[in-house]
Amino acid sequence: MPTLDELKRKHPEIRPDFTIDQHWERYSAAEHGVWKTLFERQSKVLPGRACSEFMAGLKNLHLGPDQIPDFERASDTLEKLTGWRTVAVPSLVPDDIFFDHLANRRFPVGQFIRRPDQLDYIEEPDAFHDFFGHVPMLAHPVFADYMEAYGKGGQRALKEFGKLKNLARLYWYTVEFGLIEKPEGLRIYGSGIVSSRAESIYAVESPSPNRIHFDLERVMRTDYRIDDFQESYFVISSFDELFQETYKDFAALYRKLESGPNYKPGDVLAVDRVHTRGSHTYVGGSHAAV
Ligand code: HBI
Ligand code: FE
Repeated sequence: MPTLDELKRKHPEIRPDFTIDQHWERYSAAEHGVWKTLFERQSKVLPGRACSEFMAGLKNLHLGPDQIPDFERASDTLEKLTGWRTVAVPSLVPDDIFFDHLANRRFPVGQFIRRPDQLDYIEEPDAFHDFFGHVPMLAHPVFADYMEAYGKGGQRALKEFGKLKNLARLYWYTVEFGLIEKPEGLRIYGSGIVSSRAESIYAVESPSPNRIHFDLERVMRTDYRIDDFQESYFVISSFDELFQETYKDFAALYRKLESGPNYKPGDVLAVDRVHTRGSHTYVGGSHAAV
């Protein structure tokens, strides 16, 4: 994670909250071209795989293939819908800064866009991952509330030594890689999936990953991998369920998390409610890893 001083060389105007100016006019035609290629690829694979709430967000924010969005202009539209705005950042920012932005309905968006040779995977969140992947869901009122609550939960977690790991897992398995159950089948809402062509197909259709119904403690005990497709995805029934499930007093849960197991990404427990494509089979029994 670069420090403010290191970033100052490249972004002299960087502010203490790690925000910078987007300088939309400085993007080259080649950079707008990368956005266009990625946007058009996802427009082909997401219908029938991304949830309707995500697709509605894309439309309501008037996002299109032709150009990288002007963050300030798109924020004026977003703010009218849910009170959220986006702020340009150089890339990953420190956790405390990140949580403070979320707690105040500001979503940090990478100002840079990946190079043409990085189309399929990029380490740090760029403008496409953040704006195309995350921002459309912020136009959904309940998800917008969830993200603010997450930011506030993160600020509290920073004060509880070692609890950030549990909270980062919650973010990972919902905001980044979450699936939602719909009458017509499982659909994607996680940003890490919707911004990746291959994983958009894999997450919904491949027989190999586990698809486990969301349970807050189960997710907070489950490790994740950052360098490959997920071995398990967690499935919610609705965004209300996600919000209700997490709008709890975490103190008691953090006490519980101080002991007991952590699970590997690929574990499936006897007590897990496992989803198969289009339906789910409940497997009762003890809380023992198989
Ligand atoms: N910074 N810009 C940016 N984007 C993120 O998604 C992000 C971050 N800093 C920290 C962070 N995510 C993770 O630690 C969260 O899980 C808390
Ligand atoms: Fe992300």
